[in-house]
Amino acid sequence: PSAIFLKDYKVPPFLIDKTELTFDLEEATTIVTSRLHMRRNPAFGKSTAPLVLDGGEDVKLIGVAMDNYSLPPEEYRVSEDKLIITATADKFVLTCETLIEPQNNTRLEGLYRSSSMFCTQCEAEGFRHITYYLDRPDVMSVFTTTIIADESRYPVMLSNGNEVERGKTEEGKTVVVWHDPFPKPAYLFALVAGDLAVKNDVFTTQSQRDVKLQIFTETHNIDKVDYAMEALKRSMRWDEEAYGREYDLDIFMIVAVDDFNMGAMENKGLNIFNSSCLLASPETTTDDNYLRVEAIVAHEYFHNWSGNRVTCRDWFQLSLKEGFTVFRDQTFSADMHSETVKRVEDVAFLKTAQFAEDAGPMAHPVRPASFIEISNFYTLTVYEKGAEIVRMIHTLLGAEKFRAGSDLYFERHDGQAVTCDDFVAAMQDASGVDLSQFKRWYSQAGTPTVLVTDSFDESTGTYRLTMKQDTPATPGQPTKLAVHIPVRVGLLDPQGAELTSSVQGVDAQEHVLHLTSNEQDFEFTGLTARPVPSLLRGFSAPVKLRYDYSTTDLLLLMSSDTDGFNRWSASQQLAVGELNTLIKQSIDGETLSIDSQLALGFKTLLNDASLDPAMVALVLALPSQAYLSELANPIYPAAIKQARDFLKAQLANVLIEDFKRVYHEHNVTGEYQAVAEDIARRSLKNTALSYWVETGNELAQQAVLDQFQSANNMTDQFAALSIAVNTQHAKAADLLSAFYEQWKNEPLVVNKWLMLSASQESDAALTTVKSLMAHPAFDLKNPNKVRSVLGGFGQSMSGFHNADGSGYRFLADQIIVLNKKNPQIASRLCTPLTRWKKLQPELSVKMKAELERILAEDLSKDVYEVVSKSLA
Ligand code: B3K
Ligand code: ZN
Repeated sequence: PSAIFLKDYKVPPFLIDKTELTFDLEEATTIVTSRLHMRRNPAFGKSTAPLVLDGGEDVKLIGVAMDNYSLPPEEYRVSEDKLIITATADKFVLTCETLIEPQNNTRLEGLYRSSSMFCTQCEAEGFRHITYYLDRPDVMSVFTTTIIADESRYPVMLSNGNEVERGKTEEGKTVVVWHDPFPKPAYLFALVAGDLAVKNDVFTTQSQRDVKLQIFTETHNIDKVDYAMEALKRSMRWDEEAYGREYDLDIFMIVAVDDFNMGAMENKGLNIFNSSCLLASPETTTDDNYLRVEAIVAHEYFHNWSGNRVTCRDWFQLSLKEGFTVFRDQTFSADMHSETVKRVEDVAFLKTAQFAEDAGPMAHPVRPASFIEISNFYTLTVYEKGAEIVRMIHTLLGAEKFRAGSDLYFERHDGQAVTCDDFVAAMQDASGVDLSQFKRWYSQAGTPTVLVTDSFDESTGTYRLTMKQDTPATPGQPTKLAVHIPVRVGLLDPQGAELTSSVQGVDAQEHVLHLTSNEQDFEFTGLTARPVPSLLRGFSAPVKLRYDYSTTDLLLLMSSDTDGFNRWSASQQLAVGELNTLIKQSIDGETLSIDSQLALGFKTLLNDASLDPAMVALVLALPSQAYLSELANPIYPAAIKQARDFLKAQLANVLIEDFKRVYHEHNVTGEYQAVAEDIARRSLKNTALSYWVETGNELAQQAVLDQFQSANNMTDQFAALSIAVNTQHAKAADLLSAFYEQWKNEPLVVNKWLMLSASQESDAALTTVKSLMAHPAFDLKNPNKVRSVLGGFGQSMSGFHNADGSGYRFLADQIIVLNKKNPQIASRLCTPLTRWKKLQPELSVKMKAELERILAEDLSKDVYEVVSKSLA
């Protein structure tokens, strides 16, 4: 397989003004007829180039005609993935008849079956698995879709836009015609047919138009869509208020499907969701999942403007829609709940997973310069780092000018397929802020490090910060230039009071410093004593900040900083420091011991009733195994686990009375509501319980059992179960079986059970995961189940990182099997193996050997790209 490059971009030689599709759906095969109204693209220049259409090897061509003239075989060529027509007129109608087999489509790209329904997934290049087409986002066309099916089996037949006709064929099949007036690329096409239940609602837009809202699910799930429907209406209102964006069609539909490669898809007017990202009920859904449903409903809805009305010119520009839309959904969630809590969660995720990606073999710029398989680039870098870039633009411009920039962007490019440069240009033009150097964020991979040192001159009352930035080399990018880094800074006095200072003549408590050179000094005047700096407030740039804080400084920031985010950040730095000491002791074979200062900070927190319980819970959560691995080099997985367990137990023992009290104080029962205040209390309560149980205290052990039995919601029940499993509670196995018995008819709950079961620490971890894969609840064709079991297994130290390499071998075996069935899922499963270079030597060689074994197979482009780049 070979790479394609951004620098080779050319406008399409042909355009498709109108696309007319007919799907004749049968159980075994589907016949697709397309009528494409095509013409040569004037922007391409004069040309006699042949017409080259994209197709998949799973598409069988039945016939092709040009302006109703059936082409004889010598006038076209079919290769594995192209249909080439040598001679064409300047303007013509191309008719293609193709045959596909949706029920044999295990890749879940194109048209496939999930349960008893037909559904589609076309982004990025799935449409070519339906019929021959110019399957690229800069070819935008007006679609009319005719669905023909047996109404008794498929009473619901949906596609994009509005239903415009309904009738019967001579054989008595039902015919439904949908028309979408908005030109769109093929990746936004969708079709659904099935026996589905529907929930209806209405949203009145700001200009007083009524939009019909419909959520479809299989009948047994229709009682779980109320939350998503409310979230949808909140999103529609928010996009009007925050961005001035109104919905444009008369109907907006969402369909839940069980078999889906990712979370959801923003097809025009017809979003398709993984049921795990849409369905919610108190008994079956945790708080985290509720928030996820809300965020994803919002994200897909927001794509209607940032993605659909204005789309990407080519797939290198993916972050144009994804980075911006993630930023939009993050802001929405912050507005719906707590801004600081949301920011902490997002940053913790970014620093754990995106930073690891940016430091690994698959590191790539937010706007990649090349790829082998675009599916591999739906990454944390394109999404989350992309959102950080938009957030930095927001910081540099301020809210008002940012809004002016987004208004200009939508107005200027409505109906177009554009680039990240176009987005930045609109922001720059509307604000007058120079973003030319800033644009390097799009083209340079790697996480910059910002090293900060300081000095204080008592005679002049001047405090100086010296900042040095450096971006590490990444594959294909040995040297880097300085980027424009906005650094939000405040200063505290030794008692923790916020200080006013002057920077370049501006007096303020907080300054945004512009770090644009490799090394730069910033002076703060008007101070009487050396301050404690609160740096990178709100995580104002996606960088690794290094400043040598004393423990006293960190405790001060933890208790007094006015920036809630930095209070959390200080606690994390303190915890990381202590954990690193313990990790080193463990690696050196010493007895672990520490005089934890963190306990002091925790005690203050646990006794301060004025704090948001959600923030307290976040501070109490020790840095994750994954985050500590990202920081480590090399990674000693067992040492990290041992250190974390040790510190947690020590904190639990020192603060046992506090944890017990906080558990009881927040253990309120009542009707479940997924609102910020209740979520916060449950989160703190369950965090406190997890510590309290660490002490081995009998009352705590009993509290876990009681909570498991009596909980009226999944958050509390699953928290009790997880705590039991993770602390190796004597009754853990019984609770796991009881949980399965209780929920075996709820697949989404069973997935949680699979994940927790697969992550258990024990000598039999590998045997356990093998038996889970043989369990009736498991299905290798269902991505959610695969993710649960293999994702869970990846968290088990004794299983995945077993010293004999059996865990790595097992994962590699699964990747080899899935490579043929579902390349996208197989490729995602490779991620933990791509970290082999950073692993302790004995494990590293074993992991590498598994990658080499995979590479020797006949691989899909997806798996080939990840594995070969990891070994390079
Ligand atoms: N745009 C889709 C992702 C499609 C992934 C294709 N491999 C979901 C989203 O980001 O909204
Ligand atoms: Zn998206």
